[in-house]
Amino acid sequence: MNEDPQNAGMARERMGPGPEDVPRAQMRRRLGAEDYVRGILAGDRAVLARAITLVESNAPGHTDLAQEVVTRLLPHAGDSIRVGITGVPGVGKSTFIEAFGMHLCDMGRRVAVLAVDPSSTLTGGSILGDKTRMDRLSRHPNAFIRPSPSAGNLGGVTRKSRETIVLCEAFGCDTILVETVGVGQSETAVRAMVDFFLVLLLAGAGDELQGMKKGIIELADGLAINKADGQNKVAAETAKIEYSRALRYLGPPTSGWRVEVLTCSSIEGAGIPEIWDMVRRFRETMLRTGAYVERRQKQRTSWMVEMIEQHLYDSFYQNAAVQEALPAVRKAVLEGRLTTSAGARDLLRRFYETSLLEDLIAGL
Ligand SMILES: Nc1nc2c(ncn2[C@@H]2O[C@H](COP(=O)(O)OP(=O)(O)OP(=O)(O)O)[C@@H](O)[C@H]2O)c(=O)[nH]1
Ligand SMILES: [Mg+2]
Repeated sequence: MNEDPQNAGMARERMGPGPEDVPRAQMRRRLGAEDYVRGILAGDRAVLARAITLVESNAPGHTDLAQEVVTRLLPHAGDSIRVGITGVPGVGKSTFIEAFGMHLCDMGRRVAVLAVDPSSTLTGGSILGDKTRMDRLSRHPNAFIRPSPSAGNLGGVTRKSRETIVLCEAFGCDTILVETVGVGQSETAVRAMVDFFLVLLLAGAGDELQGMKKGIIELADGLAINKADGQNKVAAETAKIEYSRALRYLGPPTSGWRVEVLTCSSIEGAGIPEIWDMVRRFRETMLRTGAYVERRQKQRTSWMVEMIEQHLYDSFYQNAAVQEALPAVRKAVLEGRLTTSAGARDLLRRFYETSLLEDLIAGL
């Protein structure tokens, strides 16, 4: 978070060679943990990209190597601000990230842009679409843009994103921007991996605090009414006042911080510096109170618990004996022929009786 011009100058240097600079033979060579670690710490973009691919891989054999790389880089990670950005489709997230990211890069900050979109096989094009929408940013030497990992269950996608954050920080990125699609669970998942959660909104988009939106707004450390330009400007200011008023009835998601509502135009650039200023003040305040460190500690431990639960859940439901017996047991419980507790115990017994210890361990 150092913004003094001296350091900014250093950071403004190109972040290592681009993929085009790396000889083909080197691209194809298999890298070991040491190569990954050294390459990333030396600021080699091509190695960073390959390490992320490794972390994202579901292939057996890749997990151990990926874990070794991430573990060795952990001591070099963490010194950053992580900002999650959400909002309904079309609110302007990608356009905002382009403007916001350019503002930060021009200040000398080094920015990584990641996306969490567990539905990306369905929406398909958004991955490529984003890179072209972030045209200027993707060419900025201080920026690193990574499209969303190949779709899978939300747990898998968030693990990949969290580990990718570690890699990007060790590489030297001091600002991590995580875009998420405005649907359901991915918001909560991103909230759990960032320091500051920004919700983008539109003016006059109906009953502002209704339904799902309210749930998302409750997670926000800051709100920004986007597209505050042209004829929309006045409506955006009105929406700002309305949201500010409505927020008084919600508890802040981060104690010691009062949620702010701002307006911006991602196309014209108005309000973008103010949003960065809000994030910067948030970080300073939270570092002072200790809430910043505490949030990250909590995130790490709850992440571990989540991973354990996910693993146990998968092992149980992927067990052949459980799968075979489940429909009949469920039917018996449904029809009242078997108590719920007897049904659960029956399935658990089948799971334990048929699980081989080595298979369970191999699944880790
Ligand atoms: N007038 C105006 N238009 C904007 C602004 N920001 C984005 N737009 C436009 O809104 C449309 C959607 O922008 P995107 O950045 O693709 O929105 P998104 O939230 O990333 O959309 P998804 O990735 O599909 O969820 C585009 O046509 C943008 O040009 C703004 O500040 N002002
Ligand atoms: Mg987008």
